[in-house]
Amino acid sequence: MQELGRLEDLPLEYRSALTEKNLVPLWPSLRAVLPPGVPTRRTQPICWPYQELRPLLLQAGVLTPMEKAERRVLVLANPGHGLENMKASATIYLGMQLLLPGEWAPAHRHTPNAVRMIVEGEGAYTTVEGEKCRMSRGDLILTPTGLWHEHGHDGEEPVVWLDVLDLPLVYFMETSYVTEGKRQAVTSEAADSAYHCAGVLPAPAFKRAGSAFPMLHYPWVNVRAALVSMAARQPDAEAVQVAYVNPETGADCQKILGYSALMLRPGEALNLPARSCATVFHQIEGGAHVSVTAQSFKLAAADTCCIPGYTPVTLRNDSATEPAFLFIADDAPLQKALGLYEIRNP
Ligand code: 1HN
Repeated sequence: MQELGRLEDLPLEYRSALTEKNLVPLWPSLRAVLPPGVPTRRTQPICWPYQELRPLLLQAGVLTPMEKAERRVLVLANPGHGLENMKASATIYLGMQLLLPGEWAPAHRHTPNAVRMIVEGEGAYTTVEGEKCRMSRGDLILTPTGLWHEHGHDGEEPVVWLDVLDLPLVYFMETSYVTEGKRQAVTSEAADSAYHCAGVLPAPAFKRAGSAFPMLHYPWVNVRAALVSMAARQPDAEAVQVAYVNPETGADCQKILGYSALMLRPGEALNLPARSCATVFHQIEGGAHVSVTAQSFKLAAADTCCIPGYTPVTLRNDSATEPAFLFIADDAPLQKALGLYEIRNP
């Protein structure tokens, strides 16, 4: 590839004249913004073990009351992006949120899309547009763009969940903002039962039918049962994996980030080809090794890691007797919509 002229090759006077007029020569920076073959990625492979962050999160519960936090969260920040930028990858924000018994995180709505994966504790709930979604370990609760949401806790133990947002992208686009609201009236207590089973839809239609986000709560008991049944009935399936989708259209449940759950059978190893999207893995149950060329993370329950795009990944369950279950988040829906999504076969 042809070497291009450098900034230093240009006379100082000419450079000053350009700067003065808010002009920049492209050629000294062209290779940096358009590298050959593989993009430059600031995202580093990184792991956040739950047992290391949990005591610090509980300490935040002592140090900072809810009135002073609104959302009591420790952000899982990728050092490759600069910790202060609060990014796990270029588009993905991750945070571990703590809610203590009796606490309330007030209602608001905002432009970024969020989901929460429940990590530990019983008794908390998120009310989304009047639908009360009770949290249990492994449940996925959606708070998509523009929908009112707040969190409450009637239980007796700390509740922790993993927030996943497309905040870095929405902020980068200069479209991120919030509106504060009043406590919502609960209009529905068991809305997750509306889409209990694939292939059947409520008739007459459920009240959210036809909206962009008809289903807001994906209970883990159902998702786990689907994976276990798939593993038993499809022994030849390459990957035992299910995607979280809109039950009426089959499309990804949100437009920017995509979510799935994957089961590794006892002893199973799975090679995932390099894809253009960065990927987050969160261990729901069991343990797994997540390996890239130079690095390997051993995930235990509730651990979370992030892998940059264009990187092949191997997942391995070392247990000879127990399955392993992973929650996966990536920005494949966004990349597909923009025509940027790639799978590179080795
Ligand atoms: C948010 O609304 C929540 O509602 C959590 O629990 C984390 C991080 C950035 C922006 C909004 C929540 C968030 C957030």
